[in-house]
Amino acid sequence: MNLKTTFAAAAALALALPAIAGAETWRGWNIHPEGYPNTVALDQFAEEVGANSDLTIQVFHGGVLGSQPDAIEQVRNGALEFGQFNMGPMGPIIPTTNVLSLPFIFSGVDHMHKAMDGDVGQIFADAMEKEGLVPLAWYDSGSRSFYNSKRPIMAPADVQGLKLRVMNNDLFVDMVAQLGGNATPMAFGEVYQSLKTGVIDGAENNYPSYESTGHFEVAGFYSITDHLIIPECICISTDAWNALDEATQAVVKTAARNSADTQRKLWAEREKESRAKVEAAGSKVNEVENKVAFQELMAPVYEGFVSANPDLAAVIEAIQAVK
Ligand code: BDP
Repeated sequence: MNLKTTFAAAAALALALPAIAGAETWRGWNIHPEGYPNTVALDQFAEEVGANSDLTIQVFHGGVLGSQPDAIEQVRNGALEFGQFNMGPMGPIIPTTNVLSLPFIFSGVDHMHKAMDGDVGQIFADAMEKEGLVPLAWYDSGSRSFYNSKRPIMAPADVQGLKLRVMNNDLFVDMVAQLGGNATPMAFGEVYQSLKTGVIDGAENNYPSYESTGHFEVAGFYSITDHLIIPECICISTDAWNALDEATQAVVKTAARNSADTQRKLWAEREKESRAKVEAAGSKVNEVENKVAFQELMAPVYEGFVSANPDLAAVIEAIQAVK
């Protein structure tokens, strides 16, 4: 039995067991492997909550509890108590959060932090709470760039004809279409094999995920387009959250915020380490001189989005007003 099947068996067993009477246990979903900043931060969260309350937190790493879109639904309907989610696959379920998946919506990671840690973050938190999720803290996911096995992308024309995997959200399909590529939404766990067998030519992600998944081994051109900056959350199921007494809620909230501080610090380090690692392994990382050329082609994505969601124009403006 390899490590992954051992994890999967443990996860299946944990889900099959009834909760032990009196001792409350929360189960949480995480897609990332051991050592990843998010994983380390979630372990810290579990430990801090356990040390300061009667609540026990178990986090299942490595995506063993299923794909991200499924896990979001499981947390919403209370089958799992929490998850560490990217806002990308959240959009089809909670439309307001789609604003965070608009290409180039943030001018940089600092802009994203300022917006999410302030009043703008509350707009998304309110929308999510109405849909069964309580986001307690925002994690970093850096910026995402394209990578592929064919050629460096220097200008939009280089995307022409490339088959690229995107996260599960039509906005990303539209984004790639505007650049002349063909996008396929696909679960994160299937991307490596699809790259290897040539089902797709490439994908897009940040350095840590490009590295931790081994995608760099099978798609060696990474081109810094920085087209998406999408925050992530620790999201609790509303039912699980409401079932806690106030004192425990305070412990959980503080632990979530502390874990986000840890995650952001580790994230900044891991971005550099991952870039160095993939370059040492032979990946060709290239700067893109004219990112504005990519940004300008996104105008139809914004127009389509705003005409389908006129009430969200104000949210876009609220983000743009954060300086
Ligand atoms: C990573 C995110 C993770 C996503 C993954 C993806 O942290 O939540 O599932 O990208 O591309 O950067 O699916």
